[in-house]
Amino acid sequence: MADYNPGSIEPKWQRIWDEKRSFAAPDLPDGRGFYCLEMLPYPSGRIHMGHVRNYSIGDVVARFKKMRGLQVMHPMGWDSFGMPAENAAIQRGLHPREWTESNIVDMRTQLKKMGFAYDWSREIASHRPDYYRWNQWLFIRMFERGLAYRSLRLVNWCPQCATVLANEQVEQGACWRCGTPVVQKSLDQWFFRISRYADELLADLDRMPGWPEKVLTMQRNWIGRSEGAFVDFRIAEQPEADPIRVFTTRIDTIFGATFLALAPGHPVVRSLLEASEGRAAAEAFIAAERAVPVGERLSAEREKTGVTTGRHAVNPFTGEKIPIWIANFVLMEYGTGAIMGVPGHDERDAEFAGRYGLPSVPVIDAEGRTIDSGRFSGLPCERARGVMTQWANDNGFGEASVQFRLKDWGISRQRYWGTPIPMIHCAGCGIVPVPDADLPVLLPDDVSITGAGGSPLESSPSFANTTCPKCSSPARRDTDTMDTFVDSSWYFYRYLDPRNDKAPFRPEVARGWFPIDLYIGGITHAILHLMYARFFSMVMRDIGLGTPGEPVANLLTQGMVLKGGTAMSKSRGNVVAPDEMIEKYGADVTRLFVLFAAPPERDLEWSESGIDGLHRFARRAWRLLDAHAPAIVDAPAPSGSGEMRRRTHQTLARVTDDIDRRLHLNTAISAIMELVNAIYLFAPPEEPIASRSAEDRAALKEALETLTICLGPFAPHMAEEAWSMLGGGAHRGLLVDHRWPEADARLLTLEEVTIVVQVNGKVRGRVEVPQGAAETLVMEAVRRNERLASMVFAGESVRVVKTVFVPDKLLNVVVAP
Ligand code: ANZ
Ligand code: ZN
Repeated sequence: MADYNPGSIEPKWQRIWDEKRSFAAPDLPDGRGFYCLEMLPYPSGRIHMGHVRNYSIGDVVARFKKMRGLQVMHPMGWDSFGMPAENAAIQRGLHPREWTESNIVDMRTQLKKMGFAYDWSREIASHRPDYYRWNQWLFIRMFERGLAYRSLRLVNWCPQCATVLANEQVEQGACWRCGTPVVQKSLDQWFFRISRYADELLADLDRMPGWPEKVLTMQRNWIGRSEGAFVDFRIAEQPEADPIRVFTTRIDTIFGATFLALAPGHPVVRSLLEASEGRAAAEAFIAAERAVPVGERLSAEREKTGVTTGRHAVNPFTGEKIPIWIANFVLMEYGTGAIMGVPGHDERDAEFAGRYGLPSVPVIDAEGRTIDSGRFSGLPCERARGVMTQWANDNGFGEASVQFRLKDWGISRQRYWGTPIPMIHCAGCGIVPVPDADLPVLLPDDVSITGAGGSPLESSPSFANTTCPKCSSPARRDTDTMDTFVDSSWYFYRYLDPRNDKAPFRPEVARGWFPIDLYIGGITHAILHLMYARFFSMVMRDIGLGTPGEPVANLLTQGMVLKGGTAMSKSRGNVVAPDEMIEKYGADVTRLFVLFAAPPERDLEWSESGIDGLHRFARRAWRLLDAHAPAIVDAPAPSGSGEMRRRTHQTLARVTDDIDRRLHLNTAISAIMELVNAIYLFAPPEEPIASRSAEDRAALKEALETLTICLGPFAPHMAEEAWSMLGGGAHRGLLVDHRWPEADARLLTLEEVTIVVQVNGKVRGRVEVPQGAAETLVMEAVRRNERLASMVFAGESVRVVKTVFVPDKLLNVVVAP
């Protein structure tokens, strides 16, 4: 008898799978392909439990689908551009490339130790020129289509990291990485015009049943479509000037507008304030607002303050003059940056009006009809919106409008470790793209990375100075790099054609494998990454790359791994290192634990006793397999319909369904555990099986083989070893290549029967068991029945002296007092 020894079997099978290229995917599936994708990691140096969980879930599905006979695409790569590499360079003087490459080596080793079934020949890394040149190529295609453009915009600026931050990278007014308070800065930036796809990005969400509802909702809110109207208000004191355009979703309340408010950055403010008495106060207010970080500016809880301009706007519906204010709660980034204030019906406006003594005029009654609204009075407000918009339109001072919260994607970063933007600034020709033949624009090495100042690429004369591709005069390269979200927006296409040096990938491979059948990753990526990935897929489709509009058919957002109730993190010091777990328990047990401890979408609480329990389970299963395998290798196929067979097929059916239909991997493991218990009862490892009937041996063989197959996706090394002990290997090939069997429907549908249970001749109760259940199983049912158990068992010890068992009918138990 051999002990369960993951330390020897795990490397052995990893080597064999590797040698046999067991997980290599064809370039094109023959029509039954399955693309199983997990979010690729940033190569920080160590895999963490979140990775282990994410990748274990994907691995179960990939291995299962392969055994189901599908061709599985299951790749892995590295999202290897980004800040930490640059910070390591600053702190330790390492080149970001060196640091990144060595981290990749370490992490690849760790992932391989987990036994994940990846096609490593498709590995990609976004920091390598053969990858990022296609970012550049795509950028130029987008530029040609007006989808990449330059614009001046106020951005969140972290003075410490010297970089622009996305709104979501600003946490409570501070940089998400270093915690430094964020300031506002105006910069010329490259943008991707994602807004052009806003309608499609929104409409598709209604046709994506394979995505979790909560993610769909988050995406809808992020896109934030609002139907409303623009209305133009003339400036009373400047009748010749352009009117001020507001955006409102409630034009039906316009008779209740008692002020107009502008965002502090609104372009009309300057001319409005000329020769105004309130100018000095207004300018002080604007200056103070400018210093407020976006995060705080956007907070709904923020006190609403403002300053009057001394000017007035004319309500085009009433002819009434209302004061024009500048208010901190009006955002330049939304609508037109100007609003009509209706304190009677808008809470924010009410708060503002209350503070500054502005009147409130109700114009909608309790039934939701317009009142005191001139010729529009008495209309249900929904209807009033349509009629009043039309009226504004007919009279030339307004029109219907749809606004989106979704902003164009600012992608310029003043950073070194990213994709150089392939654009050249020429004094004569303006902005000129680098010709395709000159791609990639390589990151220069003669750069001093200090973390201070603007873009590090500015410090490399050999990089920054170039000649204009159009007129050949001296010109300057763009010295910004791309947001790393660009890298991860299309990497899943590159896996399909990773060495292509003519195109990002061939359209036919995209058509052959897409959409992704299952994409697994953290909920933290539910908005940005997935929105950008969808956007890229649409853009690439329109460029003619053969991509579908929607790249992901089914999405699973796995929960977090917690310890002590909070997410594992270095700063909290509650990190459990996967390598230590592999060292101590092996990869299979580590996998079993992260898969068993919680359903995939839920958070998972780390527990040492939990993993210990799975270790015991693995040893128990191993003991069974190890003890019986030699004696049953040659057993025939079973033909009966006894209890063991029924349990075997039931387990198979449950595990199949749990993986395939529901992704309830934890309950699949419990089903396997129950099967192990049932086999223990049927054939305890310490009792030789050789003396049992041929049918019993056949049933046991079937049970152990099924157990092994079911374990395959979860604990693949142990299962592969068991498979070889059960006569796999030489004769039948590897378990990973074996077909996942179908449960025998006939055995599943055996009916339940009621057994009368007597204790010392008196009827004491009834238990339900499957037809044909053996006495041991009936006893098990008795043990589960609290009332009966108390009469038959004394605690754990049995008082049974004798039993009389009539199958499918009766069990009489004679107990000692
Ligand atoms: C008058 C009004 C009356 C409004 C009322 C609402 C309720 P959503 O649904 O999010 O699109 N608004 C417009 N532009 C704004 C900006 N740049 N900054 C802050 N607020 C802005 O919200 C649209 C409403 O938000 C608009 O409709 C406008 O206020 C305000 F009873 O106009 B409303
Ligand atoms: Zn030029």
